[in-house]
Amino acid sequence: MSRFRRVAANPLGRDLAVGDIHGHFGRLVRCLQAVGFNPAVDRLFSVGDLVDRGPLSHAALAWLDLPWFHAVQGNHEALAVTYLRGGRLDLEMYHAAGGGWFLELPKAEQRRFVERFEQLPIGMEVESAAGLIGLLHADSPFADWPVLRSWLELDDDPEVREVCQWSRRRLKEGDTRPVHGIRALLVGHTPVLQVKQLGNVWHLDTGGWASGHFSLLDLATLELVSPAQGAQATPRPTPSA
Ligand SMILES: [Mn+2]
Repeated sequence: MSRFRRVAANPLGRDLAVGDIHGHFGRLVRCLQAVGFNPAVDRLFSVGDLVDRGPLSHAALAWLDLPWFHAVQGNHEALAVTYLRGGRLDLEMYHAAGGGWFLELPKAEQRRFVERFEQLPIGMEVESAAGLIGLLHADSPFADWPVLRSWLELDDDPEVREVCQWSRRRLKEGDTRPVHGIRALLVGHTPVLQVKQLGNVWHLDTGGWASGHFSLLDLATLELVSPAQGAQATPRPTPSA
């Protein structure tokens, strides 16, 4: 199974990306409605962490079946896989990080989620009018995207995967060196107050699952299309429909 996926350009509508969702699909839907997202022609790309923390983690499977929704695997999906398939896992940490809903599921249900989660690529690239856009959950272990691409296509190196899904180094160090061979790399994992660009790496997790807001980035223009933040600030607006 390839850990890498390439997605062809969307000639019909917009391609948008969003940061960590963490079970808050209700808030995400309201955000998509606010920007006039049209599922008939538009697509939504997720940098992973669909589950844990929010009230609708179990909806992740239905979302992953949607033809317009595409996601890479985040560390939270990886935690579920590790729990079921075996591997080093700090159960207390997993529970504290929102994994309770999963741990309490019957084994057969856990298996349904894990079988889907382990199909998710670690890395993805999307063709856009202005060049290739990469998606990872956390960060690239290599300064060259094509190196990571072939690594993920040929191998399943746990150290490479660890950086892709868990690293917070770039933000911590404020590293603005670009990832070569790609127009932009979109990541999540570490919450930021506003979308933050370091080099050509865009950090999209603006805490829509917590007390922040979801940010939607247009892949072709690299511009935010999210509704004005005032409209999303607490107290949250009640959905009109
Ligand atoms: Mn994460």
